[in-house]
Amino acid sequence: MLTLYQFPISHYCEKIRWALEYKNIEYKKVNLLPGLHAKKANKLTSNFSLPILVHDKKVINESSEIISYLDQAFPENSLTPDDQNLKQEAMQWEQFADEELGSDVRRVCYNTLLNHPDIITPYFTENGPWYGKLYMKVTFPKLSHTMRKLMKLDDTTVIQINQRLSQAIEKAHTHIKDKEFFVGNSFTRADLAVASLLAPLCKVKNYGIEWPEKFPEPLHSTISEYEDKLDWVHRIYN
Ligand SMILES: N[C@@H](CCC(=O)N[C@@H](CS)C(=O)NCC(=O)O)C(=O)O
Repeated sequence: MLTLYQFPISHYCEKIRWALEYKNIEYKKVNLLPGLHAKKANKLTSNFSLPILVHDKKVINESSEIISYLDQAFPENSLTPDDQNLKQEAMQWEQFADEELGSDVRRVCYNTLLNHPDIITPYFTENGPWYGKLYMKVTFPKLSHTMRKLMKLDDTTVIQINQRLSQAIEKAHTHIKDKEFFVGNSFTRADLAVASLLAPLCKVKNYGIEWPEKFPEPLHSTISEYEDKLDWVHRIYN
């Protein structure tokens, strides 16, 4: 049996949920609470971040490592092309998604959402430990302060983050706008990585959480600015 340790709202965890579903692999989800997750994560690996996948006695973290592991252990519906050139291209797009899209999408979202504990708490506690809501009520101010600090979120960095993200989205959009797939003629880990790491900006269905009808400002306006450049994310998801 496979177990995915995750946060329901995390787009890096979504990348792995989607990979597991695409490959028709049965698995169990264990939702951890932000903050408290570190203890469990560090017990399983030398790292703190989620997703973490446990299969039999093997523990894998880092979403790209997990996808490589899944393709090796469960070769059906492979997400990694056999052709070496296409494989390299797919891995490069995945790396771009992990490093240049994922972390800035998260920063842009949390910069708004951490000001709205009423919106974010249900996502943080969904199907988690029974004491989640109480824990969040007590620790939210400290957690939110720590998260801002770790993500280096302040009025100055937010401007730089938006500029960087806008350029990265332009790069992806320019590449995919007239194509069906990022690499070659079939769906690969490149499509999966880019689309899942942009998914929160597109409020895609099938993500596993119910998005709010409208995000609060400034996130709503930021997302509206990107809308025209991200319609292909919905296409890849469907
Ligand atoms: N490079 C990692 C990034 C994962 C990541 O940033 N996970 C976030 C959730 S979106 C996390 O666990 N943050 C809490 C922490 O690092 O303590 C991957 O691809 O798996």
